[in-house]
Amino acid sequence: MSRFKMLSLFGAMAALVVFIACGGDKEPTTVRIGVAAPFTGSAAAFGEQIKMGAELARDQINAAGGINGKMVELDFQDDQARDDQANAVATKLANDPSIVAVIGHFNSICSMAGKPIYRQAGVVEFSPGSTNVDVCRGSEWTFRNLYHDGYQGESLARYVAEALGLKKVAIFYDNDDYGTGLKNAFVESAATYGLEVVGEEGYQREATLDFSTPIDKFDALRPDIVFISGLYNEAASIVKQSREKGIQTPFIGGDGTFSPELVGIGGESVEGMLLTTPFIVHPSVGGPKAQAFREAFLAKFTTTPDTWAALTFDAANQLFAVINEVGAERKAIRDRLAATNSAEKAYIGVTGPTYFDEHGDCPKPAYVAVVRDGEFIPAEKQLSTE
Ligand code: ABU
Repeated sequence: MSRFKMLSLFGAMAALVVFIACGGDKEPTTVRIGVAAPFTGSAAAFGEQIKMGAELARDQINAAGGINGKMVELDFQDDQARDDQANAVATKLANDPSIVAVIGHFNSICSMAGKPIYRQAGVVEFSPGSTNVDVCRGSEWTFRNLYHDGYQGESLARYVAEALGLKKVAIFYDNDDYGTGLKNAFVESAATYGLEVVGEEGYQREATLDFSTPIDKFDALRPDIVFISGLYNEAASIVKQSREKGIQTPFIGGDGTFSPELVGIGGESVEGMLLTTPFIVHPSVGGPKAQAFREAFLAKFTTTPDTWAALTFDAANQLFAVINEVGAERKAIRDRLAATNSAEKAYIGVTGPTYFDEHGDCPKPAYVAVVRDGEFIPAEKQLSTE
């Protein structure tokens, strides 16, 4: 045998060994989905609920035989609620060909950091929490199953004016995309509803612990209510520090304040605080699906699910239904989600119907919750639906 023939034979054998080691052309035996959220850091309470919501969905589908006989595997990746970390996580998930879709991210800054990476790779990014207006714009691969902050900000302003009958508002806001975007939407709607914004104070998440100076400044302006456009950690500190000063002004927050940890950190001081949310997990809210979810979650984790667990559970189950129908191929999954574009075609989950407009946005309503005896319950006055 010539030297050339021997080398060719050796090369072919080596390629065969690699082919066999990689599993040949066999179909994957599992369906792998990424879950990207803040599992550590000051927003970790969101990640904890997201993880449980995803795990419950995974365990239920696997107990029922999986998707077309394939077991679902979840790859949890911690973005720490930071855009640089979200970039790294998105790169890892997008470059892993076994990942067929990603549930996440939670924070708007993270969804937006990941967006160009998922788009370039052609993998769905399905957020159960990011609400900045721009999250889905400019990428046909990004979807979410809740409202955006243009709607949430307008709803908050309308609620303060019409449901509460108040006029003067002071605003604390997180300097990130979520806090700033929601604050701006509120301020833009304020004039429409006859509200007067008497003060605005931005802060940097995790870097600001002492809010004494802006609290005193706002107190001197005598607002009727203080709006917090940020996350639960700082919101709890702001309310607690205000109450310690004897200030009794009511507080209202956006959905970023909606976490059991608002009460965990704020304790009695957050009693009576109002906030907007895409859903309220409560025995009095939702149909049989919502109640079955709440009971299954409670039985599995011995803790109550929050809104974010419910939205994650819905995102996971919507993806399972899509994969069951069109297969576990990235582009087919995207195309099927994009085709879910009307109320008639909606996926009906725990949190209501999910369908998408041309951006990948979801026209779900906002509700108002209040903290009573340490729990979130539906507020007596809800947003008008006109
Ligand atoms: N929408 C809740 C807060 C998360 C975010 O949009 O950044």
